[in-house]
Amino acid sequence: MTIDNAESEGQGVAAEAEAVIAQPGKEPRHIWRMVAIWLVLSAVLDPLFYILVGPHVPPGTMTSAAKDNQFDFNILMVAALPVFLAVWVYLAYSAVMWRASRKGAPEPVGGAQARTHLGLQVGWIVTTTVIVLGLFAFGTVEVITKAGSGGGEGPNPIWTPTSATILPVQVIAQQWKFTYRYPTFGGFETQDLVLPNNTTIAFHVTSLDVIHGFWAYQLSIKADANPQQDNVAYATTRQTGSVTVRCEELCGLWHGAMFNYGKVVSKAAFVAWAQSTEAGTAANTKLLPPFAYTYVPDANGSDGGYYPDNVDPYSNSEVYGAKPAAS
Ligand SMILES: [Cu+2]
Repeated sequence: MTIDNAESEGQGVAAEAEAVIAQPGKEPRHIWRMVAIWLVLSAVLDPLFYILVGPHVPPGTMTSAAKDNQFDFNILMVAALPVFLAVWVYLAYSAVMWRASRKGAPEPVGGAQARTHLGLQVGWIVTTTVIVLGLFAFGTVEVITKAGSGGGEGPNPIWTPTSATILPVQVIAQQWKFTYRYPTFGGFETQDLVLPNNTTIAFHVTSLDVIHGFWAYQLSIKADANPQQDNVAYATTRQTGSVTVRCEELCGLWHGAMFNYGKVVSKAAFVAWAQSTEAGTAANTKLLPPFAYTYVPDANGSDGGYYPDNVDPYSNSEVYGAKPAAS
C-alpha cells in the first residue's frame, strides 16, 4: 500500500465517520444526559454526605482544632464527591450506552473526528484550574484563620491563640512512654494526660532521647517530639471524653507499644485532680530537674538521665521494679 493509498483510505474512513455524525437527531446528546445525571447525583449526595456522614468524620469535635479539621475534611469531601461521581457516571453511562453488544450502538469515531474539541479542552483546563486554585485558597485561609489547625508549630508559633488564659502542659516523650508535666501546678509529672474542658491548652512537646511524635487523636494534635526542642501546639477543648495518645514516629523497638490514654474533664474536676496529684507526687517532683522547656538528657547526673540517678532506684519515691533478693 502506497502512502497515497493510505491517505485516501484514511479519508474514506473519515468520510464514513462524518456520515454517521452528519445525521442529526439519530444520536441523543449524550454529554448533556451525563451532565444531567451527574448534577442530580451531586446535588443529592453532597448534602446527604455533609449532613449524615459529616458529623462522624474523624477526628471528631473534642477540641477546636479537631472541629476545624473535621470541617476541612468535610469540605474537601464535598468538593471531591462530584469529581468522583463525574468519573463513575461517565463510566457507567459508557458501559450501558456504548457496550458492543447493545443493538444499534454507534460505531466508534476516531482520527480527526475525535480531535480538537475546543469546548472540552477549555472546559477541562478551566475546571481543573478552578479546583486546584480553590483548594489552594481554601487550605491557606484555613491554616491562617484556624491558627495552624493545632499542629506542631515549633518553639515560636506564628499564630498564637487569643484566649486570655492558656494552660501549659508539657509532653515528655522517651523510649517508650509519654509523661506530662504541669508547670502551673508545681511542675509535677504524671503518666495521665488530664485536661480541663473549655480551656486553651498549649502543649509543649519535647523528648528525652530520640525523635518521637505526640499524636493525641481526638484532640487533633500531632506534634514532633524532638530532644532539645520545645514544639508548641495549641488546642481548645470543647467536650469531655477520653483521648488516645500514640507515638507517631518510629522510635525504636517498642514504638508500637508507646501509647497511653488521657481525658478531658470539667474544670472543677481538673483542678481537684491537679491539686491532689501535685500534693501526692511532691516527693517525686523534688527529685526531678526544675521545669524547663527542654532538658539535656544527662543534665541530672554524671552517668546521665532526666530521672535522678543519685537516689536508691528502689526507694519509695521512684519504684523502677521489684527489689532483687539479697544475695
Ligand atoms: Cu516514640
